Amino acid sequence: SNRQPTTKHVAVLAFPFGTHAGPLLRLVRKLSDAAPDVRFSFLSTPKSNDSVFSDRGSIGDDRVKRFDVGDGLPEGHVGKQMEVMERFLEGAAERFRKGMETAAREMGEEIGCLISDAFYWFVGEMAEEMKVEWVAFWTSGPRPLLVHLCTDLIRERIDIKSCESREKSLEFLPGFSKMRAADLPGEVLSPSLDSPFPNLLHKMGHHLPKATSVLINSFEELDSQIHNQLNSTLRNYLNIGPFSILPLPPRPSDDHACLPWLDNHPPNSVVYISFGGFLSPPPHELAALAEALQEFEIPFLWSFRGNAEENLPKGLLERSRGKIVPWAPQVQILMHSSVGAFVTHGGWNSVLESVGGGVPMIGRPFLGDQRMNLKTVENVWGIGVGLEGGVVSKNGVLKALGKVLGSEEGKLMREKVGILQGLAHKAAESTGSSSRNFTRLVEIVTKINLG
Ligand code: U2F
Repeated sequence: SNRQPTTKHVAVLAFPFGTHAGPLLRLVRKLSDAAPDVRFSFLSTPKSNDSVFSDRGSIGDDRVKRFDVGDGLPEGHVGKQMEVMERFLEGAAERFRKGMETAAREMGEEIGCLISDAFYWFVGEMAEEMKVEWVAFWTSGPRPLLVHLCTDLIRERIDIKSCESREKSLEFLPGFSKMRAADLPGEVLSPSLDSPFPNLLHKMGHHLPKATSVLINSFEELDSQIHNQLNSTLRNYLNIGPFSILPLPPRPSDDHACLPWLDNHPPNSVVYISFGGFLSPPPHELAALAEALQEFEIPFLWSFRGNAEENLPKGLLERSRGKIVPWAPQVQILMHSSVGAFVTHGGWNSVLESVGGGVPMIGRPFLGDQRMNLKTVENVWGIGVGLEGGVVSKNGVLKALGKVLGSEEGKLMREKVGILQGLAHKAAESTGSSSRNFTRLVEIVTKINLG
């Protein structure tokens, strides 16, 4: 039998932007509950750690401890998101290496396993040097993951320099006949694979097949054709979601009383709006959306990034039946029976939470994986619609709302998302596929055979 020593100390390397570090920490806490003898060191930037550890003391606890690594910026520097990300990535491997040395020293225990955001292909090389396992967590959906693994093939088939080729079908990839090149994450067709972010994702595609395990917040039954392909390419490809159903603590607070407000509305009567953790459409789109909501006379709950008073038409709230809040308990909102549609940017967490709540979507994608996520929602699963022209216009929103909330097609969408919702709940049950996969993950990380 296998007599490897069991793991005592795991280092976790988080990506400190977007909704990446939060889900990773929640996963690590669940792992820690399942393996109470193992110590976890959670490494991220001070800002990211401040935000994800805010719920339970800022240093973490004895079993999941926070370690800060530098963000690579000069003191007090304020930059655009992309610039800040690129500067962080420069030298990130070295900063994580130092952070791990500190963690091993302070915890008094050598690191026996590395868990990282899947973006960090270089952790594969570190794990090899350290002779430990590498477990990579991919925070988006299965389709974007697959296209990053197939980037070289796609670039052989699609002429990246020609505009017309963006209209070309991706039918040469099994399961992608309903998608076009334009639906790919921009990085896949980037003019230069040397620029930082496209480079990161391209290298990730090359390194992930070497990982001991690749984790995804999804469930196997959601997209089985794609699942099978990933399963045959990656080692221990484990679907361990949806996190929103499992549920992974903590329960978010409802500081702005969204849930009681929803209680006062009949089933499927409210539209919920959120463009994720950091994005906001340009002012003219915000105004168009506001006008459409008012004209449709639909109650809405809007989780608004930025200053709503400055950016929305004056008097909107008096003229319409809406509630605008700076942050909302989204998972609970999407599970609430009064919510009938979700206007979303197509961030993976949002899409999966909408599936978990059985809510059809209206999509306005911005970047990265969002277009592909929303095309899957619309063309593969049939549980939502896009907006005409891909951006918000008053008429586009009116049409989409009419379709989702007032047509036979909308009814069908609700039925279909209800079926997926059922499968999601089944996967998350104690005997379901995601729970089985989680047990397997605990075995991989601890090297204890749970039988
Ligand atoms: C990046 O994600 P985003 O932060 O833009 O968006 P989501 O993946 O949809 O995650 C947003 C999360 O924040 C929660 C919400 C989701 O779990 O429930 N939330 C909330 O609780 N309350 C609010 O008022 C608003 C949001 C990136 F931009 C995407 O393209 C990627 O798909 C994603 C995952 O890699 O990361």
